[in-house]
Amino acid sequence: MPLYLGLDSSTQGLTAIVLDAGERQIVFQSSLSFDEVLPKYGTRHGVLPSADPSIVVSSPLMWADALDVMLGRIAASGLDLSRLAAISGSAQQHGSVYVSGLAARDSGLDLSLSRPVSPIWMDSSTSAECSEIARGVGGDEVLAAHTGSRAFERFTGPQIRKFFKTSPDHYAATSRIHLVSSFLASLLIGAHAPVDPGDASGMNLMDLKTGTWWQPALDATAPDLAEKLPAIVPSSTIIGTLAEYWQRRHGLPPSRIAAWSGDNPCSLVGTGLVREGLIAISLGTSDTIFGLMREPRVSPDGTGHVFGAPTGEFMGITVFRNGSLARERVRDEHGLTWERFSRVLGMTSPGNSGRSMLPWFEPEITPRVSTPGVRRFHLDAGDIAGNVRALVEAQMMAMKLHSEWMGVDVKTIYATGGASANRAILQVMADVFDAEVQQFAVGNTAALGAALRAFHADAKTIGWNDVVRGIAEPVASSLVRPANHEPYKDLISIYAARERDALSG
Ligand code: XUL
Repeated sequence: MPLYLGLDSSTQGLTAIVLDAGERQIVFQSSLSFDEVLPKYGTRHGVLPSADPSIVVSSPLMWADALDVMLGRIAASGLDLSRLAAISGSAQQHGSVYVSGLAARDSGLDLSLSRPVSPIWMDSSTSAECSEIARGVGGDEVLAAHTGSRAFERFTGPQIRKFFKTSPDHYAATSRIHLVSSFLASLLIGAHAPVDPGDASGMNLMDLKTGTWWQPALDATAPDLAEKLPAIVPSSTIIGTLAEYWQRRHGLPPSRIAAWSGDNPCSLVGTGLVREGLIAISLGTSDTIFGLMREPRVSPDGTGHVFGAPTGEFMGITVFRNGSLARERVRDEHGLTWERFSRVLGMTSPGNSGRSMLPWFEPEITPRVSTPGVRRFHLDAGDIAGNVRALVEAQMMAMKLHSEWMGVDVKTIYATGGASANRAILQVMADVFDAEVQQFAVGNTAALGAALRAFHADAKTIGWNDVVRGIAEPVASSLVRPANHEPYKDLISIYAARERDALSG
């Protein structure tokens, strides 16, 4: 029976999952951290050092090197790779790679970049460009109605505009602007790869309803942009075969390559959310809350986004930047291990006896906060237990508050991402949302989603429900039930008022 490989190039590392479609089993899993395995690039948490917290870039060559390391691991895995039918991938969304040349040669891939670094989703330095693009198309509401989102700093369109304004010559020398997903897919096929609607909808450039580039947004962004952008193809498209270079280098077969997508659209599949009414929360470098939408319903207050879903439908999503790194900050500030962090969280009670915080350790995406700064209420900075609970409660309340626009009556939440292994955090999630929470056996549902997308693209006649059945399902015994929602009924309005006050200065 065929094997399918899913890769996930995230902010901090690269993960691979190989799925045996017949047995519905994961037969190989491996992860690497960019900082640890490729220290020569000098990244910290996967990003290059920057004196300005609003500028966040990473290295596309590091992502390419990581792909090589991971394909080597797969080649050495002992799996019968002649069965490897198709490969797909997932990547952190919004990041852009500026390519001036790409060609496959016998000796390897010839790649030249017109910009050595890639701005990524954590960058918040393009407020001026956001305003210019919104103004250019007739306002943020018009932009959101067409592309699914108002202008956001990290979205690729505003980033491209900033590059064009600050480095017009390098912009002119760019022949193709890739997303991280289509860049890595290009390396696999040895030619420029297309993007899928899931990742293209994170650019402020695609018309959601037609799945094509929206010319007014292109015109408002940068000149000659249409000729620099990849084609957009349905998510389940086979875009080529593994380039001979990789076959020779690692002894891999000529597997079919399916279009790559963004990590959130891939996680939608990897958590089995192929029907409407269910919600997943991913606790990763970014925290995200998302669910499938049959028809695009744009967030009226401009908070969230509508992206394309791999099923050809849509997904609603709200994104928070202060996710894992904020949890790590509190853990490290108080010298805790994760085990102790959980224990301390379990020992405090819902509502935290009135102690709370606005957890903006880094600039925040939702709500938009450009200048970071944690605000504490009735909370001493040295109070370990108080800070741990205040952070997790704040993250969960912000998620509840800013996902209401999706209009889902949340009864069950599927939890994924690294921190979803922490049941004390999931208890706070269940209590704040007054919903049951279920965990997944696979930590990286984006990589699993990519493998399942490869399966769907290869075996097109299988419906999505059958693709995810028995594999992208939560572990039944993992259920966390809400135990104490009462205190949050009032606290959420207090939290919302504090957010409003802080934002209005
Ligand atoms: C989505 C977003 C993040 C990145 C992180 O809009 O900005 O979730 O995709 O990988």
